[in-house]
Amino acid sequence: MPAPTSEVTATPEVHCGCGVTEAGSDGGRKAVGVEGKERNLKRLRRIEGQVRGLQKMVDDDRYVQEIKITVKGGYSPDVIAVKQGVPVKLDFYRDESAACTEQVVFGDFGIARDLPAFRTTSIEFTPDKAGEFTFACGMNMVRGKLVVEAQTTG
Ligand SMILES: [Cu+2]
Repeated sequence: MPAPTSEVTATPEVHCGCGVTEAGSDGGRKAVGVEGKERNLKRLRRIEGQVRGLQKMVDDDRYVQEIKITVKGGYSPDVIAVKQGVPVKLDFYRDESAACTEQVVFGDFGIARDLPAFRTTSIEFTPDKAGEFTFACGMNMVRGKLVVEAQTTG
């Protein structure tokens, strides 16, 4: 009885350590699997590129202006400069529980928002008009100023 030929006992041959195996009887299916994986990897790269692009847009203050404000007996900073027509995200961190500052009001923009103590509350809006506007606590005692710079077209 002859010894089994190498053809029968052959294990898939590995090329140059790249992980691609020699096509055997089921090689066709394997090859499709590898192609599918590469297609998916390409898609993944493309999606990753899109995510990076979006992240850049979010980071770029032409697309959103994010400002952190600490609330503690007043607003810090108490003068906020933003651009007209560009979405604004104001992150108010209220570092106290004194009742005075439990609400913040942007009267010119129709915004009144409760600020829970020791938490960040984000207020988002798009300043549609230029000028200087006062924002204040609900009692209009503690105040800050929102400066909206007119947007130059171009
Ligand atoms: Cu107050």
